[in-house]
Amino acid sequence: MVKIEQDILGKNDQYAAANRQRFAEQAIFTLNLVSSPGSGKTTVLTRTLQDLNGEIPLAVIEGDQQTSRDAERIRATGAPAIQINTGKGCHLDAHMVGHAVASLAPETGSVLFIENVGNLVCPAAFDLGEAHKVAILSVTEGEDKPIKYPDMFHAANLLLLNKIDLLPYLQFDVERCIDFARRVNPQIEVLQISASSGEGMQQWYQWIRSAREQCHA
Ligand SMILES: Nc1nc2c(ncn2[C@@H]2O[C@H](COP(=O)(O)OP(=O)(O)O)[C@@H](O)[C@H]2O)c(=O)[nH]1
Ligand SMILES: [Mg+2]
Repeated sequence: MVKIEQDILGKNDQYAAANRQRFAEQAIFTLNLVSSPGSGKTTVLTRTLQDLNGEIPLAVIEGDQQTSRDAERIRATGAPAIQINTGKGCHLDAHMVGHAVASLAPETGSVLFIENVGNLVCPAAFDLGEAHKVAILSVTEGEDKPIKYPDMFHAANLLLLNKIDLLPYLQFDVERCIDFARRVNPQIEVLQISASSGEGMQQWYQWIRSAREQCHA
């Protein structure tokens, strides 16, 4: 079991390194969005694509077990998008992403968003060649998810706490959630956002701009 896991992850890391090299050569800044299903990845993305349109070239790789519904939602914003269906698979791997990048061919200097399969477990283990994993947790999921699924929050550099417009209707302790996230990852940055109302989204765009600059430097 351990041997198989080492082989699979070792192979994945080789593909991830090739993706990372391609991203560096073409100055493509790649973010891997990870979360449970329904936390708002696609909604965050569609709003981000609309708001950053014209400022930075943008492209999206969508991962789901079945259907092209999310890629269609993304394309409706005018951004190029490609859907990967993983079938029984619970995560994207670097080999799939390499193929998707080859057909999507993002413009030089793009920000490439990868929406991973909704799952708080498996995507944590797979490097896709991204600059950062961004975890999205919505306030309807409960504040204890970072300590229940520590690998995901440990692997992420940024936590977007989404759906804060719903806080008045829930018993969700924001400070406690952030404290749990920092217990598994003391360095994690946290931004509170609502993809529906737009609250906090400017800080997210600012984070993208400065992380992109740092990556290219
Ligand atoms: N109230 C509220 N609903 C949201 C927000 N972001 C997403 N949603 C809703 O959450 C549901 C799942 O969103 P979706 O973007 O498909 O999540 P994904 O599965 O992570 O891609 C949809 O009904 C969205 O309208 C938010 O900030 N506030
Ligand atoms: Mg989605």
